[in-house]
Amino acid sequence: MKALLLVDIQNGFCPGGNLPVPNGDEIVPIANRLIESGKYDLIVASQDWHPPKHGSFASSHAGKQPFELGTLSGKPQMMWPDHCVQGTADAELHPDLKMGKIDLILQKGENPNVDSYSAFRDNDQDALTGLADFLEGQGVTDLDVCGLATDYCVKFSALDATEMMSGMRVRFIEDASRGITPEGVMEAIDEMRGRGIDIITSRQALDG
Ligand code: VGL
Ligand code: ZN
Repeated sequence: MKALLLVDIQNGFCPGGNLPVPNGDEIVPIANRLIESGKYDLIVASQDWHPPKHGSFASSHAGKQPFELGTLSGKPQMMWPDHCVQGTADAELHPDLKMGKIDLILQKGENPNVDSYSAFRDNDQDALTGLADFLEGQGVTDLDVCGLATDYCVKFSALDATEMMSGMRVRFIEDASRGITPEGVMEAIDEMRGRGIDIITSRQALDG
């Protein structure tokens, strides 16, 4: 059983959004080819879905600017611009994404006091989203992960996929993902590879 996890392909992370990932929108046609390939038994999309004044927003902390390091619930936290606020256009999945074949849209980041990069659990690794149990319950053995941003939500989702579901074969689709910084992307790829995640292209995913 093969599944595809599309991480946070939302307006907010595309050019024109509130936390734009450089060239983030370029992955939409690639994601659509994967969605329509018939290679996947199950397709899940995650959606960063913050309440207004979420604790990861610099604007929630006096004197903090976006992209500075701050603290949230006593832990180091990157301060982000306000982004993906529930019910706003910024939080919507990219309008060109082929939504019809997505089986589940999973929202995360709703707790104002903790950030949630991974689609599987909050950053404090406390609250689970239920995605791991869902995928295991569906008999998924192979999970391909791609989306935005490689150095944050994609990386943490892929790492948790290997950590939380024993025996899951996880692959990261590099060209179907974009990151916030080139250094962050290189580190994320090294880290994923080091944890046994295969780094592949969409061509390999489509042919394989
Ligand atoms: C993300 C930063 C803050 C992501 C979400 O989707 O990678 N990054 N919230
Ligand atoms: Zn966020």
